[in-house]
Amino acid sequence: MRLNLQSLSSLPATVERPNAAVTSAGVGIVHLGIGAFHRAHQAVYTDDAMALSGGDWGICGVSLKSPTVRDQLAPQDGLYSVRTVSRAGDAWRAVGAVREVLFAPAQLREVIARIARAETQIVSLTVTEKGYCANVGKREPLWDHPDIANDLAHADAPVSVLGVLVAGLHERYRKRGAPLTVLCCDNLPENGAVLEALVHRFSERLYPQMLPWLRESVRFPSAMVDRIVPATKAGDLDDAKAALGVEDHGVVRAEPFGQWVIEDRFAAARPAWDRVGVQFVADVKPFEKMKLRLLNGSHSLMAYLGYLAGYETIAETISDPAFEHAVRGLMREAESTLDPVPGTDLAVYQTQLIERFGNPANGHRCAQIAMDGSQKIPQRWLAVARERMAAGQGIDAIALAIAGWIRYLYGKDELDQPITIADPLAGEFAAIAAKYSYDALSFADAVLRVEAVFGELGRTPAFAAPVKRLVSQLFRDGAQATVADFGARSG
Ligand code: CS2
Repeated sequence: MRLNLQSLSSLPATVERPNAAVTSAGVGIVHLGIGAFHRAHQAVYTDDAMALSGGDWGICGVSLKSPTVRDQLAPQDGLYSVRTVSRAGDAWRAVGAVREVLFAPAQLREVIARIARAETQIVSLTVTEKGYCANVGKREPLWDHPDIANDLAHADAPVSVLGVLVAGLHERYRKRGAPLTVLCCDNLPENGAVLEALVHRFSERLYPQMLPWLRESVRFPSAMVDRIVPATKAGDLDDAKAALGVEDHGVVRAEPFGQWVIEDRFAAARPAWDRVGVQFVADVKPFEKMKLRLLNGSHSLMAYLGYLAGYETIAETISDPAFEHAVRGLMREAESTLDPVPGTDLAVYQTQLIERFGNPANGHRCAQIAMDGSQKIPQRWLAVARERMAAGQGIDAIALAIAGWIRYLYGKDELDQPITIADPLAGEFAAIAAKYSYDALSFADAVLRVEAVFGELGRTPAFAAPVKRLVSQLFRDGAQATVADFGARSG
């Protein structure tokens, strides 16, 4: 037996269930990138909002790269469970907000038609940083990226997220062009403005006649999203069966905490998210910066240095006092670059982060967060380094974090075992590692000269020198000793 609309009523009383307003809702949102994060975050808020206030805000979830989620959820009528894990134990709930799941490469016409339908009022996205195939700093698509090049040449058979989104927008424009909100939910600074620029740049090349409508009728609010959602583990499926009494192939696990702050700039209606804990604000920038630099910045530090020190998870890493000290050091450096965040005490926020990282039930693997560093590091660390250097302030903790990443990119751990580098620039890094395999300083120097990541910063001696020193130290003494030494030096 699978979890589906029929088996829903047989779930044990301990499992929270979607109400009928949710499971009978029409589709009002198309979501591109229906991974675990969306299912544990935006879909849960939407489920809550419909349960409370009704409305046709069902989600049509779209996968762009793999049919797995479609194949897991289609036989389950879109239903899946969220397992909330904490020291206090597990809580289970079935979520009904996802009313349909499509796999774009096989169902492109349907995806485009869903985006074009007037009943769709929001297209939201979680496709990860690299999914945008863009130079985020310059707000420009990577025109040479094979997916982007394909989509410019074959506008009717797009494979990239920009290509699919623009194809849907164009169809909507042709069909009387009802206003639409495009809501980016990825960890990029000013994510709405970035996506807006990318969509405009891409559309200029394919459908310049659509631009006035895009400017007039399509809004791209920015948003800060937060919930730690580790990859689903093999045991989760068995545990889901035990908790639900039926099989759930779409189960996701998540921490109890959640936050969603959205710029209040919608083109059309939206679910009653404001009634279920979502904050609507005039300016989301201070929230994004806080979260990217404090949470995600610390995550990446622990991912690389923790991994090298032999820790498997974030919870194990932060339970080592030397690592907690380094994380606090990084947070201090990041905090000095933040603007005041309305309604938020930054000291309390940081204490809460340390607690969240320490949640032993999460099982959030360092290797998962370590992926795609080249796409994450600029907004998590380098922005802080630039701003602090411009203000004449030190960058000790940021330099330690960057050195950890560079050492990790070497591709072999401290026991000489291979590390799988998952990154769009992995080929470039592997070539550098091969060329400078016996010379830590030249290796570090070559990585720092990767323009796409570091820009001019990598050639700035005040930045490069301390990073290179720490890379040497990491090769010589190992991550554990280097992090401990950082603590001794920084008091
Ligand atoms: C993590 C994020 O994988 C990563 O890079 O830092 O996915 C993080 O868990 C979320 O942003 C938390 O909201």
